[in-house]
Amino acid sequence: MDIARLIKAEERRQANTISLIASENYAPSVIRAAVGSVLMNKYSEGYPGKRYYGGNEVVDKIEQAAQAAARKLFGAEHANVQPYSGTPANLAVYNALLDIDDTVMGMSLAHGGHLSHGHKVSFSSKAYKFVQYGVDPKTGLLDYGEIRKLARIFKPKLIVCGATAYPRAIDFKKFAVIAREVEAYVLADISHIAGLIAAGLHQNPTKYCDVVTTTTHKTLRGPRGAIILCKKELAAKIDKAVFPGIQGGPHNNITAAKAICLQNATTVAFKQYARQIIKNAKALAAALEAEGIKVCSGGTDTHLILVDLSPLKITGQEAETALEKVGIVVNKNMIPGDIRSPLDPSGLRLGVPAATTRGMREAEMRKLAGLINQVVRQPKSKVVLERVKKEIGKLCKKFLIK
Ligand code: DSN
Repeated sequence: MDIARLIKAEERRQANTISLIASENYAPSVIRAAVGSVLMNKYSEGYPGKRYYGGNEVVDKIEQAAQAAARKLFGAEHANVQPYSGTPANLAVYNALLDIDDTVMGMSLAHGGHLSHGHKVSFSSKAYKFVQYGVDPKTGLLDYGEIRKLARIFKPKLIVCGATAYPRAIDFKKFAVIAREVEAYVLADISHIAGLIAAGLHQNPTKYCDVVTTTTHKTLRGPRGAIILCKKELAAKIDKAVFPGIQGGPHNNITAAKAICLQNATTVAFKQYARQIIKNAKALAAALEAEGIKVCSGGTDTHLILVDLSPLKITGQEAETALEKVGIVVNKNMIPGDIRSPLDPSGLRLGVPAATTRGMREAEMRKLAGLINQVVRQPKSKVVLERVKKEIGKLCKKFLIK
């Protein structure tokens, strides 16, 4: 297989479709250049000034710049910028703070949590005893009273907060108060909303939580990777748990790209971008509801929307497939209380960071809502699919990926 041709094919696929996958974004060319740079040739096991290989004088400066940018952006005392991605970052935190079989609380996948927050198929639940909390089935909102009750019963050593498919603001301070009451550590996984926090649009958990993890490629619009932020007193434990605990040499090309992304996130342009993400998500949610499509929790405070398809005659998988045919790329998703399987659940997760990067605004969100509505109501109509596909083609030509 000619991989260069396949890369070109993927470039065309991205250009000719609209990604509404909440965890995806289009990294700017400066980030992609860093990822493809000579930095990938270098081995640097260890940390700046304490490496197991020679020749790291440049890499040390890059890693220190990334650490400084991460500390500054989130107001953190310490930053580890080596985690390969979100799951390894979370596993490193568990490795740092827990003993095998310790009790931990995390949000259930079916209610919006992440696999690494204790789902049964994840290594996290094999190594630790996870107690899973969820949202109030009536409101779709986190029920802090219930979380406190569970914490008092199970006395976890760590409470994980943060989500992958929860459309509402999370009160990290409340989580921290509950954790203190039961003498637990608290970890905030802000992977999805890090860009919104960086722009000051969401509560920043750094001052309340012992540890914060985030990926750098979602709303932060950087390279695939993650960082860990923590209080000074946990710094040595966290660093040791990342390397040599669960990782080998850092990916220096990615570290450089993380530094650029974290520096970019302090700019006025990035703040405007983050504000537009929220405006777009709210516009999309409102327009979907106006079309009669059920939006879990009745709206969004973030970049994502959870659609409940159960009142319609279509499953999450069927909707994902039909939408892909017209060039709208989404992912099927469980909704709170879902009785269907994760392989064909009752919902869709829609996110706007990528479309917002392309320059789309509220008017395009309303347009997209109308098009999505047509597809999910008539997924088998060739006429509808053809018509919508043409409209998506026009939007893609107007809003290019730069
Ligand atoms: N897979 C990511 C997401 O889509 O939310 C999280 O790891």
